[in-house]
Amino acid sequence: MQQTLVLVKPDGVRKNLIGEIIARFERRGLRVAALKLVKITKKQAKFHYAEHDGKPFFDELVDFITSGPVAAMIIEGENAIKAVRRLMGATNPLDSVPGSIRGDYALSIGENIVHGSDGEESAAREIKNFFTPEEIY
Ligand code: D4T
Repeated sequence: MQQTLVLVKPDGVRKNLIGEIIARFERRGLRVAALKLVKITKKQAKFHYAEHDGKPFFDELVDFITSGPVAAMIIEGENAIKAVRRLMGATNPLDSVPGSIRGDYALSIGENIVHGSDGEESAAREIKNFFTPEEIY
């Protein structure tokens, strides 16, 4: 059993896609173990995207993810990390297959609707950045 951190990013929230995205995970057989709507701080955003610090798109990335509320959730299930990444589609929506979340709802890499942890280590770090143990069911 794995847990992964998923964010419906500010563009996904603005497009009223929270329910649609959660439904895709649930229909696949994954479970929501924690869920909240939050406006993340710059500090939290920089920690979340620490691996991209120094890259040319870093400041834009932090500005975007803090531009409005995100729907933060922990998705749990067998091989949840890979299953969620596959449901999301490729990072660049132009490469995401139709039928994936990004392939259906996004066009730009800078506004790609959804985030999912890319491995067990990042999932553990990212979950701690958003949820206390008491908030996880
Ligand atoms: P996230 O982390 O948002 O789930 O996306 P990915 O895991 O699929 O992709 P990533 O970490 O490589 O990129 C993080 C975030 O940065 C944006 N981005 C990325 C960007 O604006 N320009 C770029 O050139 C790249 C590579 C998109 C997602």
